[in-house]
Amino acid sequence: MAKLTLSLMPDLDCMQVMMELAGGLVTAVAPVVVETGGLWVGWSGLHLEDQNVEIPESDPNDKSPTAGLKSNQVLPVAVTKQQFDDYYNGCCNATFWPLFHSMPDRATFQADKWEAYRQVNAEFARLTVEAVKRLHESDPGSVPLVWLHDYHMMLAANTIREKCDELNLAIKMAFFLHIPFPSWDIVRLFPWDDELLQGILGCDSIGFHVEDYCLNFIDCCQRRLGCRVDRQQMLVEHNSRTVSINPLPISIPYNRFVELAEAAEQVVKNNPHEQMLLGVDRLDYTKGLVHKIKAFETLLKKHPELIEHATFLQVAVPSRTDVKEYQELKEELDQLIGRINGQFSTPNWSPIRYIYGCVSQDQLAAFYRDSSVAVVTPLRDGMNLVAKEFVACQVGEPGVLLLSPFAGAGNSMHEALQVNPYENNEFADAIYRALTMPKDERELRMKQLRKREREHDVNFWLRNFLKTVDCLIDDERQFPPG
Ligand code: GDG
Repeated sequence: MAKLTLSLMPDLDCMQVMMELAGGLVTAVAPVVVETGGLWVGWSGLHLEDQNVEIPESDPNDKSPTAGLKSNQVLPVAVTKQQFDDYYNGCCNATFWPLFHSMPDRATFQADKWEAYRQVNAEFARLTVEAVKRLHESDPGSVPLVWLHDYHMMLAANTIREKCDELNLAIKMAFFLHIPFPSWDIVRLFPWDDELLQGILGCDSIGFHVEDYCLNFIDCCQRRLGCRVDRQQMLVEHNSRTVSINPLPISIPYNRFVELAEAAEQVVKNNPHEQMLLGVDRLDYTKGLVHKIKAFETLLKKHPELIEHATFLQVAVPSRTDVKEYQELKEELDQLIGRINGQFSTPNWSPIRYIYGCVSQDQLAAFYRDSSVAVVTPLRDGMNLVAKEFVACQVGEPGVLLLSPFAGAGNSMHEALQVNPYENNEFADAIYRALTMPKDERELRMKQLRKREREHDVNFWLRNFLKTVDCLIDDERQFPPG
C-alpha cells in the first residue's frame, strides 16, 4: 500500500469535539499512516511568533487527531497570526463555509483574505513536498499518496504537483470535501472560481459525500473551465490529465458507538413515561437550531397533552465564538429557549433542557440511546454524523430518527422520517408522528438503518477511498477514444 501523507486542517472551534470527529477519521486513517510509515502535515496550533514554544512530545494517552503517530511523523504548519486569521476566519469560515452551504448572502468576498488563503495553502504545500521527499528517501521505489482534506486546502494540489515534478518525485494525490459542493449558480458567485476549480483538479481522485455534490463539481468544471467531462463515469479531463470524481459517503466507527451505548449510565428523566427529543449540533446557522426549537414550540401549542411528557434536550457545541454572526445566533437561541421555558414550564418540569457546551462521548452515547426521537434537521449539511451515531447507539427500545433531506445523510438513510425544516407546521406534525409511532414500525425502520450503518462504517469509507486511488493505476475508468 502507498505511504500516506495526510494534510489535515482540523476546525479549531471546539477542540474536544473536533478531535472526536477527527477521531472517527483517525481511527480509520491513522493506522494506515502509522503502518505505511506515512507522514501527517497539520496545523500545530502555533503561530510563527510562538515558534520558540516547544511542541510537546506525543503522549501515549493523547486522544488528539495525531494520536498513535510518532512525533517524527507529524509536520506542523505555522504561519503568522495575521495570515492565519485572514485565512481561517476571513476566507475559510466567512467565504467558503456559507457559500458551499448555499447561503451566499452570508458570504463575504475579499481579495486580501483570498490572498491569505493562497499563502497558507502554499505553506501547507511546501511542507507536504518536504514530507514526500522524506518518504522517497526512506523508500526510493514508492509512490506516496497525498490526501488533502476539506475546504481549508483547495489550492495546495497544483503547487505540490509542480514541485514534485521538478524534483522528479512520483506521487498520487487525492482530496476529500467534508461539506457540500454547491451548484454552478452558487460557485460562480466566487470571484476567483476558475482558480478554485483548477486548484481542486490538481488532485487525481476527488471525493465528495454524495453523488449530487460530484455532479455539481463536474458541471462547474465543464461550464467554467470548458473541461471535457463524462458524467456517467464521473471523469473530468484537465491539463491532459484524467481526474476521477467519487461519491464517498463518510461514516462513523459504528462498533465503538455500540460499545459506548451498551456501557453508558442511564439518563435521568423526570418521570418514567417522559419521552426525550434530542438535538446535538455545533451552534452554527447551517444546523437549523432556531427552526427546530420553534417547531417544538408549535408542537406544545398544538398538543398540550405533551406538557410534562415530552422534553427537548438540545446540546449546542460552541462554535466560532469570536464571529459576530455566531454570537447573534447564540443570543437568539438563548432568548427563544428562555421564552418557551417561561411559557410552558410547570413546577416540576421544563420543556427544553439546553446544554451550551461539550459533553463527554459516554454521556453523548447515553443521550442517543435513551432518546425517543433524534431531531437532525440542518438547513444544509455535507453529511451529518450525529444521525449515524444516534442509530448506532439504539441498543435498547428503538427510537425514531427525524432527518432533514438537506443533510447528505438524507440520501441514504431512507428509513428515517424525513421533514423539511423550513415549514414550521409540517415540522411540528412530523415530531408528533415520531413521538407516537407504533413500536413495530420503529423497530422495522431502525433495524434497516442500523444494518446499513454497521456495514458502511468509517472503515468501509476508507477502503472505498483507497480503491479509488488504486483505480488510478488500473486505469479502469477512461474517456472513450475520440
Ligand atoms: C463536518 C460537516 C460532516 C457534537 N457535540 C458533541 C460531540 N459532537 C460530535 C458528534 C459528531 C461531531 O461532533 C459533529 O459532526 P457532524 O457531522 O454532525 O457536523 P460538523 O461538525 O459540521 O462536520 C458534516 C462532517 O464534517 C464529517 O465529514 O458530516 O456535514 O459539516 O461526531 O458526535 N461530541 C462530544 N460532545 C458533544 O457535546 N463528545
